[in-house]
Amino acid sequence: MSQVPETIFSKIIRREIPADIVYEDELAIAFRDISPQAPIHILVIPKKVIPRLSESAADDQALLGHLLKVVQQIAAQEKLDKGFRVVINNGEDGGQTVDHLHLHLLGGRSLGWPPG
Ligand code: DGP
Repeated sequence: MSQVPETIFSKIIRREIPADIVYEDELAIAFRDISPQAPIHILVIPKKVIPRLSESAADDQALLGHLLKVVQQIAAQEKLDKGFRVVINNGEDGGQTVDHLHLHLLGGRSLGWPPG
């Protein structure tokens, strides 16, 4: 099997570089985005390195569902009662800059639509 290249997010998982971690379980970890685009901007990532959603495998289905349930839990933890947005940037046109699947949880202000 070919090796999946690691990113800075693997270093965060291994605590090799600091991050403001708000949630962790055996499958996922969540931390505040270094460049927040909203008062609450948290990245939820799988510990397994999946470069992007479009490269996820059939047997990642439960893990992908788990990530959404983690978002739900953190949104409640962060008291985002008025709403929030979940974004997955995929690939170049999607604006993805880190090749480790991540869900952006954005909230704490009214968010515009459509995105840029
Ligand atoms: P995307 O453009 O969807 O690939 O988003 C990548 C996000 O990752 C971007 O919003 C900035 C964030 N980010 C990049 N490097 C770091 C880091 O070292 N620490 C933290 N906390 N966030 C990072």
